[in-house]
Amino acid sequence: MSEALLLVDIQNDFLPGGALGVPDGDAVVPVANALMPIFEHRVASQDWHPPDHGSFATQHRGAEPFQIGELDGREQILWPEHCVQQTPGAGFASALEVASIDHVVRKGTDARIDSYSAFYDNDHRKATGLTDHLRTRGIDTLIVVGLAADVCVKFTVLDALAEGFGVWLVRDGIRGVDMATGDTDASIDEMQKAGAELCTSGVLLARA
Ligand code: VGL
Ligand code: ZN
Repeated sequence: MSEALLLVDIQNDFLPGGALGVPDGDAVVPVANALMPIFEHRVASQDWHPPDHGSFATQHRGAEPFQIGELDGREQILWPEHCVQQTPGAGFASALEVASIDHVVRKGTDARIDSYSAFYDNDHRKATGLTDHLRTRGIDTLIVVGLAADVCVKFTVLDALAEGFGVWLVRDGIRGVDMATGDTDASIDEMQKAGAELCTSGVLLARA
């Protein structure tokens, strides 16, 4: 059995200055780049929305970004338009060594449902195929970096654990939106309680 590095949503729109910029989000890029050479498998997820995606506040009359709204009968945080398919904002961070990525999972492609996790949509109705991709290759452990720690990283890690993967969360390789102060720390706690182990890129590099 083996390990894979999982890069969650390291995309331009999630970097400072992007449509849904994560504070200090660009700091995860050098960490991801440093870790890629020490893993045999390097998988990336990409938030990949159609222009009329229902998570966008612009699709809801009178709504402002970051309000709670509704999408297909379930509660939904309404986001600024971000990661629209084929736009520069949806592209991987330009400083990311994309040539080293061997598999990309796109999510959030259905306008009627959001998909924070790289494994399933938010209703757990449709799988992205990531589990199959990993199991086929004998991967049982994921090393996770990316954005945002308190949104897509959190839901990806919780699903990974529920699917039976071991998870190492790289503390210096994640950053959160922190819509409310403390969201990121609370998310890390939640992931650890669910079974994720916390580590640093330094420890992983020293071990390699
Ligand atoms: C994300 C909000 C909306 C993320 C994606 O990648 O964390 N956050 N869509
Ligand atoms: Zn999104």
